[in-house]
Amino acid sequence: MSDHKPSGITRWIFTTNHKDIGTLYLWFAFIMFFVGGSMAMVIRAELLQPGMQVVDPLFFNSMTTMHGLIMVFGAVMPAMVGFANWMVPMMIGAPDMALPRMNNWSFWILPFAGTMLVSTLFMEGGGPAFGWTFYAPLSTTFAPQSTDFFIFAVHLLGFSSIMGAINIIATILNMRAPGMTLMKMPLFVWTWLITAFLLIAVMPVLAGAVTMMLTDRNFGTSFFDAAGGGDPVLFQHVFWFFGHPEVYIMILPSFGIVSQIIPTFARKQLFGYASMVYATAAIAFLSFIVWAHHMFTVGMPVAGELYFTYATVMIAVPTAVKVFNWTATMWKGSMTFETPMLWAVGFVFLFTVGGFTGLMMGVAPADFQYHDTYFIVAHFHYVLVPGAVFAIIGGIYYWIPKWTGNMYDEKLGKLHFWLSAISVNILFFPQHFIGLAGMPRRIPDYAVQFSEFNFMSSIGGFVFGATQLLFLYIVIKCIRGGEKATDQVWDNPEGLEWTIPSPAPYHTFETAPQIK
Ligand code: CU1
Repeated sequence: MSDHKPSGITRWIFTTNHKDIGTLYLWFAFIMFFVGGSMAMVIRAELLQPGMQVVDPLFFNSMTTMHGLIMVFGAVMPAMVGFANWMVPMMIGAPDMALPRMNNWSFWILPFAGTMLVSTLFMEGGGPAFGWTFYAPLSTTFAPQSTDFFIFAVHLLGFSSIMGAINIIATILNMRAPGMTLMKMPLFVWTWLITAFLLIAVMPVLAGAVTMMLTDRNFGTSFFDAAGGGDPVLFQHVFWFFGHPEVYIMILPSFGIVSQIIPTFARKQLFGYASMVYATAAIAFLSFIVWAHHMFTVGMPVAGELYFTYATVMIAVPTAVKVFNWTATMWKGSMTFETPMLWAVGFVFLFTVGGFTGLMMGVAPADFQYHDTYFIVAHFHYVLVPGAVFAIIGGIYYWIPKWTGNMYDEKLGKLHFWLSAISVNILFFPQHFIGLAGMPRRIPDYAVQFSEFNFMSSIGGFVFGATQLLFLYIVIKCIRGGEKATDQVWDNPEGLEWTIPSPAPYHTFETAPQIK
């Protein structure tokens, strides 16, 4: 056998190397972040003022739909899988992922699925315009033909996620270095192990939902059609049985990243390691039994409302354990605030804002007031933008010196953080007020009393969007050169930057962690 190494583009197409595939995932996510972000800019441009200025209502609906789908399936999830590819093997002392060829395929499905999803916008009748939740009967009855391509794209994205999850589980359970017991694994590895089980459990449910849609649309079934004996509410049950755990698929790896960053810059071991693991598992379990809090208003029995209220607010308990532990880790630590730490601390504050509004909406009688308003939009954007996206950006600043061998520009990194942290609050905080005042979500026009807060929100949105171009510049600059990164990038004699309970290896880049 010859030892031929592919170069140029073939290196990336045929690669089975976890670092290369991690890089591919992260770049794909970055590109989709800008594609989905430009759609957010269209939305905020239309909502800058009352009245119709920029786009027609159908296209506006396509923008909200595609923005959500692209950010969830194209940006946040692939970014997390990218982190897993890069970090999980190195953190557990494995030479690569367990199934490297499948790893290649998991990634390469994505650009095709993503392209197909975006291409629906250019099809006859327009792209999907039924919201990212694609509720029946709108998506089964009134939607254009591009919906069938949308269904196929969702199936492909699901394949990719399930294969990625299988790979991560197989790697963690089979390929740990001797001595790396489960309870010694870095918390990022733990959060991804649990996330992978969530993925395997719920992606097939999503596939079931879109398959039923497909047959309702094309093959004469009536799963979601009351006229044929079906039930549109069934769609909501199936969708949210996937949809709620999906939220945790995006946020648990974020918890993992933040749990790696905070101990490093507090120069203390993570407080309550075991409780962090159990809290993550508890959140994952609870995420399966709360789905109907998204559909309190369909008219369910009071017993159902009570149950889903209690189950939902119970998630606050393990989540509070986590926030307490991060805070306790920082308590009396010798803290410094390099860029990754700024994003992590920003995450702890602002994700918690989203968590609190989640509690508010989890209470059924209160939810009747908030349902389908901008309050909901404010809530989940706090969870996902200064939540998941801040964790992703913090993780990139934290690990990019190891990935590239170069330090990023610290001054620009800090500028990126402060511009983002201020503008993201100008963008999303006012949406709480217009939501409480009654502005519905997913509309291109609104009553004049909502003008001021929408104007503020749009300005915040434009600044936040433009600021991310600075991030692109910082990343490219770091890849192309800069101050050389040392073996131990961050100044922490405890060696906390690799593992939580285990000491760091001497060489942090190529050598697997050694266990005492
Ligand atoms: Cu939920």
